[in-house]
Order: sequence, then structure tokens, then C-alpha cells
Amino acid sequence: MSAARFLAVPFLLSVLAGAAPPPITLIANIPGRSTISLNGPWHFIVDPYETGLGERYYENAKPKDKSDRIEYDFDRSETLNVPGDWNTQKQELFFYEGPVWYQKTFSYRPREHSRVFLYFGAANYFTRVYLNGTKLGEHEGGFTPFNFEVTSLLRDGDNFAVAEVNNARRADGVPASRTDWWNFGGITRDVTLVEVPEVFIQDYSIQLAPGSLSEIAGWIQLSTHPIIALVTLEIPEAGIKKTVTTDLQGRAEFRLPIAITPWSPENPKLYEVTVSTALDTIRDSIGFRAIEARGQEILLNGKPVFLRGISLHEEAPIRGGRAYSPEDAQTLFGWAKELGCNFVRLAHYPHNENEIRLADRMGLLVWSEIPVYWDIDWKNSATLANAEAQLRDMIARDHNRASVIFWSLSNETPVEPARLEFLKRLADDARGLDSTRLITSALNHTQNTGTKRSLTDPVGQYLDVLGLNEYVGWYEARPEDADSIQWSAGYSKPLLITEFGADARFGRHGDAGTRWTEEYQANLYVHQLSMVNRIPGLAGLSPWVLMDFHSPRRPLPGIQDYFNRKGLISNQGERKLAFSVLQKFYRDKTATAH
Ligand code: GCB
Repeated sequence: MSAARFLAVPFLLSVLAGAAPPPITLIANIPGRSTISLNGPWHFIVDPYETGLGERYYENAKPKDKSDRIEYDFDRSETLNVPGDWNTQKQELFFYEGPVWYQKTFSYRPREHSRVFLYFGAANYFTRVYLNGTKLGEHEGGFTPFNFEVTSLLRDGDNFAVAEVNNARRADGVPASRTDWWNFGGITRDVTLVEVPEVFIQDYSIQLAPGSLSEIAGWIQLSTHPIIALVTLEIPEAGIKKTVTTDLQGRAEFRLPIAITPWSPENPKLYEVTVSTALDTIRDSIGFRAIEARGQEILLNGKPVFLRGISLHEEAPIRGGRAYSPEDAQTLFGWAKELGCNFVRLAHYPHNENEIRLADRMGLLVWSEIPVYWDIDWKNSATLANAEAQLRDMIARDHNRASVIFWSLSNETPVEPARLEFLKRLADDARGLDSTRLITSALNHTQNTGTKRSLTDPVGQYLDVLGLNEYVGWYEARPEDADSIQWSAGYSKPLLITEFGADARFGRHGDAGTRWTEEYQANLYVHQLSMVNRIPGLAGLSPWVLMDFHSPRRPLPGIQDYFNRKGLISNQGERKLAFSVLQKFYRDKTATAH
């Protein structure tokens, strides 16, 4: 400790001189910090020929004299609202895929002894960010947050941020070129300036110790190291106040006995938690619950739970486009609750933080997924690194949320050796980052012998819980054929039916044999539900899908009109007949569970 250099702060905080500070990765719990919103109108320039980089739009230049040639002008360009996709804000951008440059001027008053970060909740898909003409960095991936330090670049007074957001699909991307959802582009989530002390609490994990209902375990990570500091954890309602000392990496671990009411869908109890150092204090609301897989069962707080679920996209009811607000989340989850759900499968990418935090408060168990979807460039190491980064950032943002019980690695990926290696790596990563949750994937590789079907995907060996997507009665066979099919899981692990469904246009009626009608969809639910109910030890289901959603693969005029119509509710909020079929099934399940 002789090399220690003491900061001029009260109490203990010592920083060792020498090593350069590590770059800051994601900052956790943005809602709990001091922030300045940069939401609202941003000027934009559509750049289909990718002129902006060469012409240096990021400089936000103005002609110096009357002879100067500058062929863009943000101030005289139109605006888009942030957060929000561009497709549903401007008719002419509905099908657009390519770069769009965003610019916003804002004023800022620097504060002493603080650091500032520019934080994006998400931007789809590839983003380059600049502040006052200087490049801050790049980010790939449309659904995970990212931040850049701007402390030394901010000026007292006017500043401007520029972001080039490019939603061009890429064969080596995650997802790759083909999906069944709309490729909404733009800055789709909040943008904020985050002000933190010079040394701040960057992240923390406060959870029940695996296998225990009477101990919490976790860690607290400071932004700067080498450093030694005292960190205090308080959970007043549970009588916890404990001070621990960090190691030289600025990390403190703890394990403490605790008496809590466990979080559950029936009683989503959250505790106010405070983590503090001499310089920084951060508050959060955290629920404590245990989740385990035992044989074919999922145990919540030590007891078997049947997951009455529904899958949903992050699409806004009524308004359409990407959902982002607390109100969007309230409507979607209100419908899930009305259906009788205790579980939501958030397909096919990490949804916004408002949703996850609302799930914590409403008592909905959550499946959270990265967009490793269909055909991925499995042999490409950069693609793997990208998927790993998306997994890391999904976990970093939400690992204190009681609602999240599953990290899902992939959806319907084709069986081949390179893919197995890729997904094994992600499973190992997820376990290394978070040992308290279950690892899963939605699979569709089966072995069929007569009416017997078994989920035989070899990736099952790396998972804790198996998801099965099947479309009996829609993409294959007739709904009635479900009556004679018997499913089994190829592994002795919990099995969830993570998708089944049928397209129906709300208000379109006919007999149960007529496709696209509400009757067809309702009849399919009747047969599917009786089939899945016969699966021995089934741990739950999340049919496809809560609400109709935009998809470029669904052009059928008058019926689809570029919507996947498998919603139980239309995009205008109208309940289809199948809604009450599933609702009744869940009511009966709840009644027999007690
Ligand atoms: C699936 C996919 C989902 C699609 C759905 C469909 O298997 O996982 O993303 O939207 O089927 O409607 O075809």
C-alpha cells in the first residue's frame, strides 16, 4: 500500500497510481442516477449513398463565407423524435434500410468532480457516435445499451451530438439478413447524459445465493481501479446494513443472512436497496427469488411453477412501431395479465428496460433473448464476438431484476456443428456472467416417428431449460392432427412450448377450416392446448403471439398487409376469439394448481 495516493475525499478511498484506468463498459441502473435527457426532436439527414462519412456530417459545419461549399445543414433538416424508429415517423422511411444521421444541440453546465457519459438505450443496428465533432465510438447491435465517456469533450454552453445509425441488414450480423419482424431503424430508446462522481459504483449484483432463501450473495464493482474503498449495502426493510472493502480491482463481494418475503408473481415484493461509497450513492428496488431446474420441473422459491405465458414482440399497441415507453409496457403487460399469464417470453431480442422493470412490479416472470435467430454466420468469429457482446450487455443491464428467470441464447437455429460450438460458447458465457438464472433457447429440431415426436436438438445438452417451437396445424398438418401427436423432450430437463399459433385477421369470420379467420385460430388453440397439456411434465408455454406485429415477410393484401397476424390481439387492441380460449385454459390451470 506504500504506492497509494489518497484522493481528497472524506473517509476511505485510495487509488493506486500507475496503471491506466480501464475503459468503462456498461453503467448499470441508469434510472437510479443523475441524468439529463437528450430525448425529443433530433435533426436528421437520410444518407442512402453513405455520403455523410466522407463529407464529415459529424462536424455539423456551417459555411465560413459566401463561397464555402457545405452540402448539408442539420439546422434546416427535418426532425425525428427520439426515442422512436424512423419507419413509423416518416411515411417515406417506412421501408428504408441504410444510414440516417441524427444531430442534437443541447446546453450543458459542467460540474466539478464529476464524470459524464452519453448513454443510448438502443439504436438499430450499427451506430457511430460523435460529440462536438469528435468520434466517441461505434456500437453494433440493435437492442442493447451502450455508453461513451464525454467528460473532457463537453463544453460549458452549447454542445452537439451526432449519431449515424445504419439499419442495413448484414449476413454476418446478429440477427442476420432474414427475420420475421420489421427492421425498425433509428434511435429507438432513450438518450441520456449520465453524471457520476469521479469514482462511481458502476455495477452490482444483489441476489439470493443460489439454492438459498435465507442468504443474499453478490458483488459491487467500482468504476476505477486499482482502488480500495469501503462500500455500504443497505436494505432497511430487511434490517441489512453492511460495509465491505473492495479488493484492488475495485470489487467487493459479500454473502449475508437475510429474512425476506420472496418475490413471486402472486406477491412481487421489492425491497429498497442502497449501495454507497464516500463519493457515490445509488438506489434500486430489488426483488429476491430463487429459480432452479430440478428434473423436468422449474422451481420458483423452492416450489414447482407452471409458466402460463405468452410471447410478444417489442411493438407498440395502436401507434405501431417500436415500443419504448412505460405506457407501451403497461398496455402489453396489462393484456398478458388479463390472459392470466404469470410469464412473458420477450421475443426475439432484449426489450427495453421499462418493460423489465414493470415486469418486476407486476409480477411477470421473464424470458429474455438475444437475436441469434435463424441463419447466423456460425463460423465467423466477429459474429460470435458480437453475439457475446449482446449477451453480456443484456445481462449487465438486467441482472438485478427478479422477474428475469431465463437468458435465452437463440431461436430456431439450424442444427450443424459450427452452430453447436457457437451456442456452447454463449451458454458458457452466460453461466460465467450470471450463475443465478437458467439458460435456455427456443429450438425446433425434432425427431418424428409416426405420431411420436421428440425434441432432439443436440444443443439441449448445454441448456437448463428447453424451449420448443412447433406449428402443428399451421405450417404443417391440420389443427385436428394435434389430437394424435405425443411430444416428449429428448432430455430430462424442463420443457416449455415456446411457440405455436395461427394467423387470423381480426373481424374475419368463417368456419374453423378457413384459414386467416378467427375461427381457424381459435380451433387451432383448442387442439394445440389439448396436445400440449398431454406432454408429461410440461413446465409451461408461451404461444405465438400476444399482438399482431409488422413483418416484411407477410404481404397478403387485405389480410396480412405486412403484419404477422398470429396475435391473440390485433395491433389496434381488439381481442380475437382465440384470446378467450387461452384465457380459459390458464384459468383452469390456476384453479387446478391450488
Ligand atoms: C417462428 C419464429 C417467429 C415467427 C413465427 C411465425 O417460428 O420463431 O419469429 O414470427 O414462427 O409466425 O412464423
